[in-house]
Amino acid sequence: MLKQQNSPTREIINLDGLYHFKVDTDRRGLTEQWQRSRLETTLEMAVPASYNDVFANKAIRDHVGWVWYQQDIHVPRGWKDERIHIRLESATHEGRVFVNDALVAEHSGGYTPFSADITDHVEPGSTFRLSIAVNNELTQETIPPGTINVTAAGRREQRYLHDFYNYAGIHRSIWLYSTPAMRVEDITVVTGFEGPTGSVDYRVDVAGSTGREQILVKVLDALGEEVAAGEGAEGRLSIPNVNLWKPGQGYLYDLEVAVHENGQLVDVYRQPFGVRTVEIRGAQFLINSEPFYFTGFGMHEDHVTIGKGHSSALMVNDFQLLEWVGANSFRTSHYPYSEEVMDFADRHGIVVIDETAAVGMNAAFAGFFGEGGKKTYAEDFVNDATAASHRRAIQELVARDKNHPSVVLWSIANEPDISEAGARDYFLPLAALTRELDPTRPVGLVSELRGTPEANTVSDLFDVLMLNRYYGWYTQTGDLESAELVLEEELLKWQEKYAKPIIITEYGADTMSGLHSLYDQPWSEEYQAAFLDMYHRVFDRVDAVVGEHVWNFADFQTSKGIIRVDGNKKGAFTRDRRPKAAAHLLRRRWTGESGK
Ligand code: BDP
Repeated sequence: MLKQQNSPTREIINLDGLYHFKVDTDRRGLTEQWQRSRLETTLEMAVPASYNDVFANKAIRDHVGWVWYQQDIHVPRGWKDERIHIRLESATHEGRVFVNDALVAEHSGGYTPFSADITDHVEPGSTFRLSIAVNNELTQETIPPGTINVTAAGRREQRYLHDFYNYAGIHRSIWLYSTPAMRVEDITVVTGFEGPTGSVDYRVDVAGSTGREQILVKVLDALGEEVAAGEGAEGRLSIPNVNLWKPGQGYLYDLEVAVHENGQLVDVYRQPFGVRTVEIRGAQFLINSEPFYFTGFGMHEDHVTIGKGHSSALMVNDFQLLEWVGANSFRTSHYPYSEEVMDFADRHGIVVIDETAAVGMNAAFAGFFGEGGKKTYAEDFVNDATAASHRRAIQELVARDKNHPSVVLWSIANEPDISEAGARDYFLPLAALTRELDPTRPVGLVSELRGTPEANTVSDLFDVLMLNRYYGWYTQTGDLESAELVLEEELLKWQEKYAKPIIITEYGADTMSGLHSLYDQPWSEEYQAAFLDMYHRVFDRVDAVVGEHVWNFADFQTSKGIIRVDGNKKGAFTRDRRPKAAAHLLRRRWTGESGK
């Protein structure tokens, strides 16, 4: 799916800003068709942002169900002969879009974009009423899954087994845009190189084809100079003296695709891309045929007040901190991040492990909520409907992110149960689907402690082993000596059994910024630093370890619970992005001599 873009044949209007906002407390909005008139409300809500922390109102923060956004939108009168589209970069977790009275789009999956052609519903030169209903409910049919309970006090309550707050709303931008009737609908770019010559295999899909169009393509370098050209909907182009996209050096080209008819330009679209290769060889992860070692974090889209709302200023700051600390990569734990983040990573040479929102699919975690003995792959938890949503989540992620050079690895789930009967049948088709959609990138899933080298039934299905480990925190608490032994022993077993690259996708300790101790005191800054230091010694002794992602980049908000104190505090930075002692330690390792 292509993003909206300004071009000589296309125009875009950003629809961010304040919307009339109404919480559908009694679940009447859809049946009463609130889209048909002005919302009865005095509340206003900003897009993009999570609504939860914006209002000083507990009922809104904890609301389970639909909320409505509404605004009048003007359509330029110059768009008379154009197709007119609306695109939401996300609506978390389910969105319905109405133009005046009509439903024009519905989408489930809170972190991927969707769009609709609304030409037949609007009049250029006039105004329409845009209403967007957004539902935050998580069920067995959603990714991530969840359940809705009614509390003893009669309140509907959302439960879920993942460890981040269920922020909701319109987290990313909304766009109105025009295209010609015949237009570039999709572009796929796959790159390679041989010596100094780059290769670009491209495919263009055209919508509204008249059957008489001619497709012309050009490769433009970073200065806008043409370096290759061709014709047709598919082909291979060569770039002499190619500038590779490399970690730390995000060199980008544009593939300019022009659709002509009768010698006239009809549509033109520029798709940025980088020339790079990714390959697994034995236990090595190669980018451009060179071994790559991942340093960085599992992150979250999470900030004070705006929750999971995108902010360009806060995004730039996060990338600046990644650079300061010497991180070359991150994982989009535990859902696809905003398209602006992916574009920024491309331009700045930051390597990304791109993850679906399949998180919390593990009955073992239900024990925390007093539901011991539950099964994961069962009618009342991860079932066929969950699998269908999971397939869609993978399809939408690959469709959105396939052309990003920064993305080097797909992570199709975080910490699912991988040893229970049912795990292999569940993941085998999903691994195959991901490879079929994108044969060019390795595929993995992230696993937790219980999926040991002996017990798991799925690790052979994947190209990379991504492991989350908390020895010294959840087990061997405060005992780093023992933790060091069991960690090394386990990693050596993985290395021996699978001979695949291992990325430690999570290791970390909750830490109260400002708490100090002379002893191995969990929650102190010293303990977090010593914990990370211990892991690093082990990583340096295990050859198959090709990456270290600390959990987490920054402290983040979670649902309430007795093991969280106003959120998860495993950040190297606080929630307002101040460095803990651990951040300085990481900086010494990742920018200095001491790393692998
Ligand atoms: C892992 C999860 C992550 C949690 C982390 C933790 O992947 O989402 O936040 O542990 O416990 O289970 O801090």
